[in-house]
Amino acid sequence: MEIVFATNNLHKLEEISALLGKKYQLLGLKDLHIEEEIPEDHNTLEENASQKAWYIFNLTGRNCFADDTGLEVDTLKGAPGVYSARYSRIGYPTFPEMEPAEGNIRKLLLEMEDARERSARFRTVISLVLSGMEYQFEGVIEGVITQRPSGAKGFGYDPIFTPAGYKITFAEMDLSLKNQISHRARAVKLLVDFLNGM
Ligand code: ITT
Repeated sequence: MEIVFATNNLHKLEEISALLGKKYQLLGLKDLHIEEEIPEDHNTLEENASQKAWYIFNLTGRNCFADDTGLEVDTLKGAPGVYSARYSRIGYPTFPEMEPAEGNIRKLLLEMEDARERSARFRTVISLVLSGMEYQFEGVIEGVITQRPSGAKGFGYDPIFTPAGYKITFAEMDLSLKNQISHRARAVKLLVDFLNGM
């Protein structure tokens, strides 16, 4: 069964391909030659995931799913949250000269310079649009924000996030381990269980 994952992020495509198994052929937006920016202009992960999935369903008529992920830091009252991707481009300070991931990490560590309470979570919401019906799945992983970046694997905020029960960051972990325990893995497991149960 073909299913479209409404993302241009190759890291995510690779991660989810590994989780989905052989029953599904996963297509990314590049495979469909969709190069336009998909709107995601809401204030919650739920609304953004939904908006992206419906946008691609309406454009292509294909079954598809979209995700939105945020890093929620307790001492920052849930920020950067839904604004995680553009954190270093909004508010103060901004780091327009840096790669987004590098700027985001720099800004977050700066905002948390004096914070002793460093609990945080990654939260992923997936919207699946299947034959014109929508279903949502959520995955969460709790953890802490480290004092400094460590590790070169993964992407985004991985170098500064240590999941609860581990002593290494996501960026120091093998992808196969991250894929077993991550926020996205948990949301995808619910998605896959749902699809397999149909
Ligand atoms: P698409 O919208 O094209 O899918 P994106 O990179 O914008 O890709 P999200 O909106 O889902 O992805 O992610 C929001 C931010 O959170 C972005 O800065 C990501 O780098 C970061 N992020 C998402 N998943 C992550 C993960 O597993 N580890 C570390 N950072 C992650």
